[in-house]
Amino acid sequence: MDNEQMSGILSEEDIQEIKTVLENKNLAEAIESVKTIITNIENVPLNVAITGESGSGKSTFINVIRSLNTDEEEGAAITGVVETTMEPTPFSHLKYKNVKFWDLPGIGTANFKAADYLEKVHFSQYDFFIIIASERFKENHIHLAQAIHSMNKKFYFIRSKVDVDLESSRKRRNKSFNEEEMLQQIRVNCIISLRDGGVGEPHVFVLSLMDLQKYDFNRMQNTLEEELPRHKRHMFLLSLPNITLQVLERKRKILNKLNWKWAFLFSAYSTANHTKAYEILQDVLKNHLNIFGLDNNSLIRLSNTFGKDINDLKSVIKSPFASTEINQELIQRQLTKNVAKYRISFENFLSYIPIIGDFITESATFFRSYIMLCESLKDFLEDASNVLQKAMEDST
Ligand SMILES: Nc1nc2c(ncn2[C@@H]2O[C@H](COP(=O)(O)OP(=O)(O)O)[C@@H](O)[C@H]2O)c(=O)[nH]1
Ligand SMILES: [Mg+2]
Repeated sequence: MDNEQMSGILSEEDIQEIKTVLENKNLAEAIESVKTIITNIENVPLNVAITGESGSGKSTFINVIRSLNTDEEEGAAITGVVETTMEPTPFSHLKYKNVKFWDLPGIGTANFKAADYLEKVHFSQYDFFIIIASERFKENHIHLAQAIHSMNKKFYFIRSKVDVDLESSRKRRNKSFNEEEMLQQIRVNCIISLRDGGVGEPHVFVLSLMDLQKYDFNRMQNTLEEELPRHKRHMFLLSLPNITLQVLERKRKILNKLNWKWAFLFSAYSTANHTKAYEILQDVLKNHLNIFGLDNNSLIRLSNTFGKDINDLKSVIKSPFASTEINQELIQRQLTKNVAKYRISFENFLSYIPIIGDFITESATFFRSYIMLCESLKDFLEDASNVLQKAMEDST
């Protein structure tokens, strides 16, 4: 079997991981360690500090990054108000409570002492900082960036409200207006100012918080993903709002890494406790549907936000898991469906990871469930992307 065939199924990294996790264990120990890995990944805390001047868009950013569709939704950070306390306010992700975005008090204008400010907001508890600035770049932004840098923390700089800049420039210049040129000017201006402040090579993103998916959103997501420590990536990616195809694709990839673990648990249980085995897959599939916004509640929210009929949204969904109840029968049917698509036989597959055969008597069960989970994620990605397109169709 060549590498290309193999890479369509399990990556070299997955195979190494399987070996490391399962080696020298009995079945009970292997199950425990697979479960522990999953729990640890899902419980990683992520604390993101959002700072900047009052009015720059901190609270708005916190709402949009948590997929709140309006600032009036329950649990939303209140926008358009001047902060009066020095206490940072945490806002948990709606689904992942250990992912928290901290609304920090606005940095003052006159007499701003960045080091004191950072002490007061307990800087050490954050994984990284996002500094938001609207309009002009100011001295205080440099002071803040320098202080964060000197405390060995990372910061990312968002220049917000570029929709406003673009609009007013479009009106003034009309013919000579060039959107990309203007955005580049804003980026370069921020980068040069920060570089001159001696904070290394700064990361600057221009965004409109009214239209988060535009401008530098994808680039920001890539940068954060690359820079975050490995163990934090999973939760970071899952907590992003499903607003671009790229976000959906990243979610699929990161969830794929857990699939061999679910398949292992499913096949390990399937001989002794059939019901429990199917419950595992059922829960995973439901969770994946929810992550891709394809469960009923997510679809209702989406249809409300865009003022679309929910049945119109549902009409573009093809995955059987998204359109009918996920029961044992359906899962069984799907388990055999996609195997033929893969040219390799499962004996070959096993020769790459013989260790699986030491644990699982019905090795084909592992092979089938693994493929089923990967294939269903591909379907969910496609469905989610079509639903998103449908929702935004003709809307202004
Ligand atoms: N047009 C536009 N308005 C924004 C943007 N970001 C924030 N705002 C508005 O700016 C005002 C201040 O935002 P807010 O989030 O309360 O700022 P905070 O004081 O930093 O928390 C609010 O009226 C927001 O709706 C943006 O990117 N574009
Ligand atoms: Mg605020």
